[in-house]
Amino acid sequence: MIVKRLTGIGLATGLALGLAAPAALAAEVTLKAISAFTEKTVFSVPFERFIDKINAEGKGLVQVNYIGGPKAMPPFEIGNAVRAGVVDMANVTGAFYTNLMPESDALKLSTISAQEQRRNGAWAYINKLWNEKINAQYLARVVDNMPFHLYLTKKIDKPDLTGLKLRITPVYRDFFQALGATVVQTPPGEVYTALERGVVDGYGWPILGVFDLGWQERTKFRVDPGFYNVETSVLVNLTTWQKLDDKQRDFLNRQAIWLEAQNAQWPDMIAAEKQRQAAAGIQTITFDGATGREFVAKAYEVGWASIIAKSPEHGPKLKALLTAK
Ligand code: 173
Repeated sequence: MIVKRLTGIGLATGLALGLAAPAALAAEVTLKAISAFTEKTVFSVPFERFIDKINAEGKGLVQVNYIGGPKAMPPFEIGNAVRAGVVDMANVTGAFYTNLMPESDALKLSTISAQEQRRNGAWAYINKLWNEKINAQYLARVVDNMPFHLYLTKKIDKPDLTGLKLRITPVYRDFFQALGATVVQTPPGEVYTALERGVVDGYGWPILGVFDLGWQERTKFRVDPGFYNVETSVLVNLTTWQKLDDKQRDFLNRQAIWLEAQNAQWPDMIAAEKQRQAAAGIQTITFDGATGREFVAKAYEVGWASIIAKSPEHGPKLKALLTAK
């Protein structure tokens, strides 16, 4: 729901001048926002900074009312909420709304930066698709330059996951299954309990964030190399977006470019996180050389095959636009 109100100054000036037409007055818009990740954890923090910046710089123009993370709304329901306009803005990953558009899971397969996606037409293609399929403006890519990994409670010595039961989201499903695993889907908030109860022998997750919900206590191994490119993005309900005026849209687009520039921070954070995991006793299982290269190649092969099978029209185009030449 979009909340418009006349700004104090606009209203006072209007009354002082005796103007009869409120439409001529500046209207501040307040957007209702949600994150798919727990508040103040690694995949919400950049979005929360973005909101703080909008609220500091957008007075009289655009403000954001942040209602929080998964306590406010289950992560897998956010796509629907954006589409329907129940929220105006969301920080969410494509894997959480594949039920609405299978193409959303292709963003993890990008091998070019958000900046390059704006230059080569990928952003425009994605935005049009997101407009049509989930009634959303694709505002910004929040996470980039970061791999996913497989984390385990049991040791393996080759890329064969037969006999393992792994927690997944759509990000990892086809890849882990192709390597022989049995899979069970859960939102992030259920990973700890699944590990604690021994319901799963491991899980897929980005290189960052293991400590946020205490999983290091239940994690023995990280498998290297990582694979894919972690994605969360800011989506805006399209109806809300279209109701904004040019100045408001320009303002939000400038904030989006700023947010995407913050993606340069991830590589340093990743290096620090690997040390922190090692210090917490998480051992690495490394597939070297050709075995490692084949592991990653398999991830992409299975990933794109799955997207293209579900979306023969857009899958190949997304592959061409999102893959480095
Ligand atoms: O593992 C997950 O829950 C997942 O798919 C994801 C995607 C992006 C960032 C963090 C987690």
